[in-house]
Amino acid sequence: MIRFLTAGESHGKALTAIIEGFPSNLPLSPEFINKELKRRQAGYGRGGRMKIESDEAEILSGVRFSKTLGTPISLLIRNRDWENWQTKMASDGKRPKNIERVSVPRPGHADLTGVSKYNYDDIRNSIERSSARETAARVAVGAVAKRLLEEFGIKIGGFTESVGNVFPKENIYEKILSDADFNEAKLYELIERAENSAVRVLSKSHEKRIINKIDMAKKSGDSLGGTCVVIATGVPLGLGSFVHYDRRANTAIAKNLLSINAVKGLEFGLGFDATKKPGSEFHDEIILRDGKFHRKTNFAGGTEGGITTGLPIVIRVAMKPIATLMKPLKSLDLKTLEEIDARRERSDTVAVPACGVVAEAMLAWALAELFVEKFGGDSLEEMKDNYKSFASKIEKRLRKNFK
Ligand code: EPS
Repeated sequence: MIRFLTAGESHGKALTAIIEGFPSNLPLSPEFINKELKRRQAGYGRGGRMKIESDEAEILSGVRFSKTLGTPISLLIRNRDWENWQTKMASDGKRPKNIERVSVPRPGHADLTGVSKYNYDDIRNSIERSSARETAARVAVGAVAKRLLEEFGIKIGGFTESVGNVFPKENIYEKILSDADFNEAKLYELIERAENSAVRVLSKSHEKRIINKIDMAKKSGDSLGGTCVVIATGVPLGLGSFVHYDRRANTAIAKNLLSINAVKGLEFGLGFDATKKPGSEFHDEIILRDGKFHRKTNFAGGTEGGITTGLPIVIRVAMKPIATLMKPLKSLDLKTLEEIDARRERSDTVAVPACGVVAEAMLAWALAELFVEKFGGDSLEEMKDNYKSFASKIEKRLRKNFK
């Protein structure tokens, strides 16, 4: 079993993460993690914070001479903005009198729910930990999971599909699902296009339409959400199980992806569009190709009966619009109960491109969970032996059983 926890307030000293249960001897460097952190910070439509931060992870434990020890891995990401918040976010001493007590909740953020649940006297206490700043720590954790999966030929990537309902002209998502031969090389090609785009989309014309939409939203003080697509190739058949609700591959994936701030929906494979097709047009027909089992399509998105099929995992993630609006919605001042404009504070207009990077991290984590559960082992070598003995024999065993 692997697990992780993160800690840290948005404007506190730092974010930290502890990862437990990873095998020993996995090559791991801060550079690998930092590349992912940099990707999360990019994206047209982000606010002023990303100009302040330059996220970098320090590995505090669990790694020696660039290889994991099998001991807890701890990571630290310093908040540069802490310098401006030291007094307001001090962990010791008494609260200074001149510090604002935030009392007007923003609809859509964890302001009213958090302050009510934790009996706070300042909405700032809710804002800090509920901020999507925490996803920096998750991307660092996800990078460690990505590193493990890479050892087994699993590649994870993705792109922005839409922002503010501006979709590409062609339904790329369905096209990917129609292609049972979608593989790492094809994923790389998509990643390259996305990484060259300011909003992580696949074409310049789509990028232009989205940037226009973001500029319009920003000008009118509004915010936008959108959808992103995450894909994992090279995932072997056999992760997860149908025997229990909590052992399904879909459960692990959904739990991790739905935990991302502002994510409101997921589609596995064709998802909601599957309901519009008859069974004869949806299910992925089984064929024999080059002596191996294969499928005609991947509409299921890489799982059947809670077990990975060996085809790519393909998921669409829906992110709601950012909750902080410069043209605020109505709210109440908790001090006076007067109707008043919701609080404004520095924020992003759009964070869908960043959400895609976080979604990759969480998909990587979910797959690492399933992988470690299936192939176990205290060292990477042991895990590789277990993996090989399963993967190389599946088809041979089946043939023998049904002779
Ligand atoms: C974020 C840091 C935050 C926001 C954003 C995500 O920085 P600050 O609050 O200091 O401006 O930019 O958080 C939200 C949009 C939110 O609603 O919580 C980050 O590091 O991703």
